[in-house]
Amino acid sequence: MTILHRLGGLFLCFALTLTGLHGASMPATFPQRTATSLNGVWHTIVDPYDTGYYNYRREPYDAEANPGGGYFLDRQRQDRSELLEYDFDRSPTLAVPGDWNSQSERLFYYEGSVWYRRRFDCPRAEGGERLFLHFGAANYQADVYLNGRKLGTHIGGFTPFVFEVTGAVRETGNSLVVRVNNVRQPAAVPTVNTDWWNYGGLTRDVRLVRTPATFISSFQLQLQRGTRDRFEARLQLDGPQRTQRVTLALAGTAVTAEATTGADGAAVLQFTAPGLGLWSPEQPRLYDVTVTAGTDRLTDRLGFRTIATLGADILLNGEPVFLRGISIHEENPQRGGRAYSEADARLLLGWAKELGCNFVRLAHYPHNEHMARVADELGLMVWEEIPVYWTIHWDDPATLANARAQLTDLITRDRNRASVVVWSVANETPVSEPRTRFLRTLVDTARGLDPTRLISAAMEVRTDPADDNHKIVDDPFGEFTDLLSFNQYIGWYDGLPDKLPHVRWTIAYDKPVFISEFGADAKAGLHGDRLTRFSEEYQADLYRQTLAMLAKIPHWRGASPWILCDFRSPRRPLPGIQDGWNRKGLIAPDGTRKQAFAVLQEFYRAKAEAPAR
Ligand code: GCB
Repeated sequence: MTILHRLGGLFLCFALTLTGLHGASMPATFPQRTATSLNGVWHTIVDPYDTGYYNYRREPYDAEANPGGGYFLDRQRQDRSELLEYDFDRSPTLAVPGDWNSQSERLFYYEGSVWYRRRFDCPRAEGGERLFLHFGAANYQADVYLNGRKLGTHIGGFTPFVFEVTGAVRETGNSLVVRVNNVRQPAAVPTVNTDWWNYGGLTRDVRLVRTPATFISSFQLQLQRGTRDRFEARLQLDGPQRTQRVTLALAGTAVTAEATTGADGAAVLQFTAPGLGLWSPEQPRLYDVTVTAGTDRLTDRLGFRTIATLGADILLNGEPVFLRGISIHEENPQRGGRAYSEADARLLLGWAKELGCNFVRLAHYPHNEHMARVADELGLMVWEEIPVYWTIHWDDPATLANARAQLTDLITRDRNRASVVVWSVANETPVSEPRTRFLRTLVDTARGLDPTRLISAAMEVRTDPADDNHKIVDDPFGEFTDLLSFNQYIGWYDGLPDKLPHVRWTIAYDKPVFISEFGADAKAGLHGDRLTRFSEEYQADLYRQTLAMLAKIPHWRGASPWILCDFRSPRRPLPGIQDGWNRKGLIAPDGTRKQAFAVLQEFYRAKAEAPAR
């Protein structure tokens, strides 16, 4: 279970708070709790040399030795002679949530530290209530300070984290300071080289969550494996009163269940509920589920379905399904910058629906949690992924621990979402023994946390050295995944589209084949013949020919072409065409649908009518 930091206790031991505790994983029930939003306008200091940190690092903090202290002290000048070289109140502001790159021209390419400061008041906690600071995500490292004292550090740019601050929050004038640093590092996850923008900042919601003294920290409800009417709920309490009666009810049905938690605060409730409508893209049935434990009461909206594979087939609720997908980056191309809101999720997933999708691949890192919730509602199956991308430090135990933590936090956050059907542990990782060992550990982690969903990773294809048209999929990691997924760019990075009709495949596994990427760049409005690179005609032709080629693979059960929208990437400098954008989108930043959009839409329309195999 999640071990939460008891800051009340920690404050008795200041030295401990200064050693740099790590942000705890978010209790899975936090998103649906009412909370005070700390979003809005934060004062910020851009600090490329980490002056606000290193100059004042001597610990424990000694005001004599460190006049003015670090920025985290958020000091105001006491008299006119005091030497103080920063002042949050007079510093520029940034909106939270939001990346800094898209909010300020001078921060567009910035990689380094930015200090954020927000003041807030907080009504007194009553009757043993507990308070937590909850961050949706901060890219990449966040050092968090409350009223001058360090709460801890969180590493990883796309997963939520919390700090318990019961007893540390004042009724008025709290100072919350966060140093966010987005410097890319070789041993990090992801590592230094990616094909996306390294947006920095407090990119998701910041909230102050209030819970009863003992609260439901995790709650999970799903169909038992292999059944369609037997359910299992797992519930965990956190707090002093671990043994409590807990109840569960599904609105609009007669279903109720109850149990008593054990001394460890855990309970498992099993019940049979025949006749509940299952969730599917065609009928995304959701139920309001309410759980109570003592004074704590939570409601969440959940759907139920099964997902499995059998030979080459993917079975949703026992029926073969073809995954009509599209890949998506977490970026709102119209506004520019990271997507973070429910409105952003509706925009992106609305486009996927218009394309005829029943599936989306959320590449290449955990997206904000609105995405899976909106997908639940719209009826889109979802592939979620962690940023184990290209070349990671496979032999570094700290890198593996980091990747496992990100995977664990993602699964813990989203395992109640019916829409999520695939956990992906990596993207395009070159084959090697240490790589396969690393990824197998991640598979074990995912299966241990959630044995009900499919596991995959976007793998690579090999070309037969004796025949350029002969493509081989025999990555040894394929043995450990449920879906055999791979990216292939024949016709873009590998020859011209004319090659596509001649391609032959050797695929080493009897598993559903999923093409996690294919595509071509096209600048919207640029026209030429079908061999003119970057023209809409080239991209549309590549889509037509690729779809025809894939149809010849007997085990083919779905695809998520690259990609829904053009997205920013510093690797794409071609003037007049790319200008810092990867142009493989089917939709341009201004919303224009390129020709290939209609090609895929037409294909998906026909697929939706046809049998899945
Ligand atoms: C890939 C990567 C993706 C890139 C894409 C491209 O294989 O997985 O992150 O953006 O190719 O456009 O080259």
